[in-house]
Amino acid sequence: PQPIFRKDYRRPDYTIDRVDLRFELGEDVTRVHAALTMRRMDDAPEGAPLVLDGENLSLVRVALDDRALSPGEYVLGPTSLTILAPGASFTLATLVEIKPQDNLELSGLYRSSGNFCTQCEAEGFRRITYFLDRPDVMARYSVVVEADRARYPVLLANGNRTATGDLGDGRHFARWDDPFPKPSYLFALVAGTLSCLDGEFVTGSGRTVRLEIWVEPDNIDRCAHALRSLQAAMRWDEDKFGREYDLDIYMIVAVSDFNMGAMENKGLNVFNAKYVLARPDTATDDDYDGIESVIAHEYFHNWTGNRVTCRDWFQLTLKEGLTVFRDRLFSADMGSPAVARIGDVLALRTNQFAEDSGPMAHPIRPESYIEMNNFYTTTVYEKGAEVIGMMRTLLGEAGFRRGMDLYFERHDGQAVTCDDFRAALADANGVDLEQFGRWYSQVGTPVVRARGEYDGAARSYTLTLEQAPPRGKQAAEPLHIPVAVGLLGPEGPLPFKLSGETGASADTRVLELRERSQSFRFEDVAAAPVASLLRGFSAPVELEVERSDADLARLMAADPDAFSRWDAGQELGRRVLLRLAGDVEAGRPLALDREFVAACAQIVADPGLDGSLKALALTLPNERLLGQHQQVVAVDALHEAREFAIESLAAALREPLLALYQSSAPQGPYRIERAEVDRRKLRNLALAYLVALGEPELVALAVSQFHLADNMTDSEAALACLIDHGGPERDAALAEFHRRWHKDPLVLDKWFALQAVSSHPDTLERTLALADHPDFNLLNPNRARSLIGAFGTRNQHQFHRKDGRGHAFVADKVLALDPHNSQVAARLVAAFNPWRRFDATRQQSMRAQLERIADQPGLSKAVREIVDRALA
Ligand code: HT7
Ligand code: ZN
Repeated sequence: PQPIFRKDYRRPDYTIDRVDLRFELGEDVTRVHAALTMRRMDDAPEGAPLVLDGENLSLVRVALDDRALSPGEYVLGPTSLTILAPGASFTLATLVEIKPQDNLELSGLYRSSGNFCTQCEAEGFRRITYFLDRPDVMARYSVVVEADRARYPVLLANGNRTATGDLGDGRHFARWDDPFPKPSYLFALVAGTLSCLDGEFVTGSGRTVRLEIWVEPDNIDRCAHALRSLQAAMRWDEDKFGREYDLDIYMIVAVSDFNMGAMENKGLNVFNAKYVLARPDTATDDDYDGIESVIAHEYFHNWTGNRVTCRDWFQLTLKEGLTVFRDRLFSADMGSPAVARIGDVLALRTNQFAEDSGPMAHPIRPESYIEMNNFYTTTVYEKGAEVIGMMRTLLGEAGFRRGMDLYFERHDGQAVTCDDFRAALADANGVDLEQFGRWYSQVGTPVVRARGEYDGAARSYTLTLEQAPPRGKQAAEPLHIPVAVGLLGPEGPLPFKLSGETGASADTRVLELRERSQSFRFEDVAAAPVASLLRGFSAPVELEVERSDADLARLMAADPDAFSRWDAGQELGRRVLLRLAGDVEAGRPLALDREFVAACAQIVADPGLDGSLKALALTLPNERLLGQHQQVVAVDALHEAREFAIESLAAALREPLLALYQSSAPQGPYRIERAEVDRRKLRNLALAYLVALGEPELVALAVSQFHLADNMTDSEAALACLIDHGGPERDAALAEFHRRWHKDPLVLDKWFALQAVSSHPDTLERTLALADHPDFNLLNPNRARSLIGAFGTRNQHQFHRKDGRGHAFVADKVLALDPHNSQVAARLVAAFNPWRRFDATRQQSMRAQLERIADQPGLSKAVREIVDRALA
């Protein structure tokens, strides 16, 4: 397959103004009637052929302005239907047959739990009917859905329902009209047996919008949180961005078979059930947060994505980076901003920094792709959101809002580019964001080096910042980087003034680094400071700065910026663990750094930190993060070092942790409130440390919590501890959990995932066995991710076992899944991407698996693209 390049973008020769669809849904065959009202674009040549996209369609009939075309008048290719010179304006009618029941790719029209549903982003609509399946073709849709009434009582599509009726023979229909022009990727249809939780939202202008959450009937008692989240998101978008919802109805449908998290189809979102369904006994606190943020994300797309959409798929970050940024602001407002920021940065460093330094590295606006689905990446989404966040930091909250308002005013109803967005922000504020634009085209994680010098006599501090190209990448042009800085003295935060600045001294300043090297002079600095750099993680860069362990300990104890306080602790923890790993490799005796233990003890005792922040501060950097800081990832030594550190910390802090565990027992039934979430977070972290000691009375705490918990957060946390501990307690708890939840797919996914990510040494063998468990189903994306995905990406030590069995196992599953669902197979095979970072034996093992996959005849283009890039 040939790559598609951004530079080759051309406007289409034809466009579609109106789409009339009629679906005859059937058990064996579904017939799709399409009438496309089309016109040639003004600048297109008269004789231009009309090339429509189509995949896996059986063409029955094609007619131009009501005249059936004979085979000589069109050309049918494997992925296209070409009409030679159709004219300046015309109606093209087609009838195709498709088989949704055989569609395991879950792209286009497919079946899940006996219901019909669709997924069209990025290029799924062409699997439903012949079309100009590209986002810059926006049309008004009218859709008639016909189906058996008994099996499919509920018939949904985008927009407003304008008619329903009986068709005889047990069949019925519904007609839906969407008044807003949209690209085909936002089309949706759902038909099935579903129940609905409804609610309403009164908009700022006084319109009442009906809200409907549709789920399989058994799940109707798990929708309340989703509905509340939706209402909160609608209110927030009005308050913070002045954006009101535009249709009379907003529907969300939860399905069990879904390739990603959710989809923002106009007025009819289709969701992975995981991001809708929650009840205290089935969903954890993190699941509740995940639902709130994904519901909000898809809702926010109504303006950033749907009303203003992307010109082409290279611009994906225009809607995704921006919408992730908006959902992060929302989550921060709903809960704790510091906890939210730490979670985001942790994920960015673990996943995006790794992607940036591997074979799939690409700018947030990629230059080329073979399979677009492979570019729904953490770079486009999370780094894209960081780039938006930097512009907000530079413009300020009010300036950013002005820019957003101008963006909507200029581009409502259009398909636009990242440059259009940046221009709106710049024009609204009268600033120049030209240099900033490099963030859209540069690849890799930039490095910022910092050096500080204090002049006691002049009471000044000079900070020199230097930007270097990402590791392993060629020199790049300097970026425009906001670096938020504060100073900390022996007694706490130190006020200062920047050179040339008048007025009062302040705590945090945003420095704008635009040159390769720049010095900033701080004045009125009363004592030798420790610089607190990149506060709030003001830019997605790797920071290199020479600081002693004592400096880090000072920041960890007293930095007023909660993010930087946590970050200093992580850096200190990382140093300690990397030194321990060195000791493991050199065969030296291991001992945990006493100052680090003392710093952790101080965190446990700190009355000013909430439970969630304490838990984050006391969680050691994960093995993947640690590996990123080694030349060659020392898989076994890192694991041994981290396990040793956990046990040593637990032994040193046994009494305070035990006291904390005992004093923070629940005082009543489960409540999803911030203070309660904080309490559970810290208590469950204390439990994990205590169980790591392996003492029977401490293991018994987990056994008892597992049995007594009235909620999934505490139950899952206890089970995770017991799985890591092993022994009969593990077997009993796993059996009990399975007995209780085997009929509940989302909870059973947790049962698989917890076992796959365990640090217990027998995890590989158990994971292999779980793949043969009767409840394992590779074709269900959630189940495949819960076992294979979790094992391949979240268990560095076991996946990379030196004997190569972990590698062979994941490769087997990729090969087995690829012929059915290449999108998910491509995600799983990405576990091999970092293969060059390991020792020779492991490299050889992974390379052999990649080559085995590459040699597979008929490999999908999705998996082929990932494997070829990895081997290149
Ligand atoms: N815009 C959506 C991205 C998406 C997707 C969702 C489900 C299945 C396949 C998909 N391909 C692309 C989700 C979002 O980011 O909001
Ligand atoms: Zn999105």
